Amino acid sequence: MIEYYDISGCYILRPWAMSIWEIMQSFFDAEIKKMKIKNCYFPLFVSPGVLQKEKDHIEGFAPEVAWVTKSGESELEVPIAIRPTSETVMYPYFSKWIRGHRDLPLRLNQWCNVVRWEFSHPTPFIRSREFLWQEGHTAFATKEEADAEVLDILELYRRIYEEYLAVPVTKGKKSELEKFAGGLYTTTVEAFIPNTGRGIQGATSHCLGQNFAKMFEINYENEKGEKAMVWQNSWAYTTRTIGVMIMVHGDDKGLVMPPKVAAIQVIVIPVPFKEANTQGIFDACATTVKKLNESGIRAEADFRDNYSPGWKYSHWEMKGVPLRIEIGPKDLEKNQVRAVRRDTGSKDDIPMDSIAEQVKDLLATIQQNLFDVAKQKRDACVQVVKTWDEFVKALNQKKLVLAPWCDEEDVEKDVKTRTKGEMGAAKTLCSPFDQPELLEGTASYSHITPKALLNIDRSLISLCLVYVWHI
Ligand code: 86X
Repeated sequence: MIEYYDISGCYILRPWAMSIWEIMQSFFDAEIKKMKIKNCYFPLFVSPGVLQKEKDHIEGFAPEVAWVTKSGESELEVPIAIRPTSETVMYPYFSKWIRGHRDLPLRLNQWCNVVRWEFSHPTPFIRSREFLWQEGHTAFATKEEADAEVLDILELYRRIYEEYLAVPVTKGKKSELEKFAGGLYTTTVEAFIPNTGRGIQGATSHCLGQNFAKMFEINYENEKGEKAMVWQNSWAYTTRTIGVMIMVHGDDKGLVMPPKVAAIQVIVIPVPFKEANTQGIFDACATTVKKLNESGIRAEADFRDNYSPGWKYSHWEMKGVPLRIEIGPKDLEKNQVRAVRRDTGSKDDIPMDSIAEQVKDLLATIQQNLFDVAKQKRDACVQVVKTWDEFVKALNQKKLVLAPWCDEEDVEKDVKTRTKGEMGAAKTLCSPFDQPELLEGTASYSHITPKALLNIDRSLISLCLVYVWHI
């Protein structure tokens, strides 16, 4: 998937990884175009003035901004920043381009790279200093339109994870503490890695409200001829999606690729045997690939003569190819092939005559099975708790904790402080849109300590996902 590089936190995306990105990109790009969102491209470089324009938003992030200070041997008169995100790059032009209500909505997206000079431990895909993403930035006349788009985009993010990467996610709203500080509210899709017991933010769709509109003077004249301010959203998903997929499905043999994003869905391997009809086997492999390709299946044959079939099996298993087709003398005789699933290891003999249909079905089954298994594993880790003791216990068991919460920031911070230890500390992932039934008698929450997990005085008892994070 990747190759290490001589700059820490930077990785080469090899074709096997890039093709996943391209497939997700084709899906998302087509969907946002249906929504009348248009692609554009803004420069990579940001002048210091523009970057500073929105001080509050930049302040906490400043150490992560990478700067270009020289050209050749001469110092630049004014250093130039490399975009960590494009709000300050784009919004001055939103201000210029939006004049009247007929200029709205303005809905732009760009596919690009961004640089954030992180100092915590870099991890391929999950935390890299340069990554690929799409960033959507939109402006509307009304909050209602903005609200609707936030959820439409979030649904596309869910589909990328669940339908393409076969990774179950939880949709929800970030707490005030965890939301994007520059915005009004943040919605998110959250994934869970059972092996580590950690939650991971999958993608976010923010309603920015009118904060940026105020700072960048993004105003327009409404139908009544009055000056009004736009409502804005921004949303992004990154190459981190690939890292989440790898962690959720990988096993001891290596990667497990969901068929929908696999560059090679079927690898066809000839299994010649002594005096058997080797040419016939090779021809059958080529025919198989041709038949599969013609029905839109991404299949390839591995004809290399310097590796044994056994070596090829492990090689393609490690790369996570969803289905392996073996053709040996017996198969040739019976005019069939042997199909071996990467996800379950189960084997099927498939007649040549119906190969395309049957392989198509198998791939769909594998896609569904990967999702189902991942969901079962995730669901088995979800623990609803009522007391502080239960909370701590579940956390130590690497559970995804659903805890009642009063929506108070103090209390959220208190939980962080109290749980701080070697593992990191607990923090909220989101308030899921789908809430479990409130356990009967909210009064029973009254004995929960600390206050974090309880506030029976409030009617608002939302449940929150909580996880453990690194220090
Ligand atoms: C927050 C917010 C937002 C557009 C998205 O999540 C969707 C796409 N942007 C990004 N964020 C920063 O604003 C930020 C700013 C600077 Cl200067 C930085 F160095 C790092 C940042 N990281 C995140």
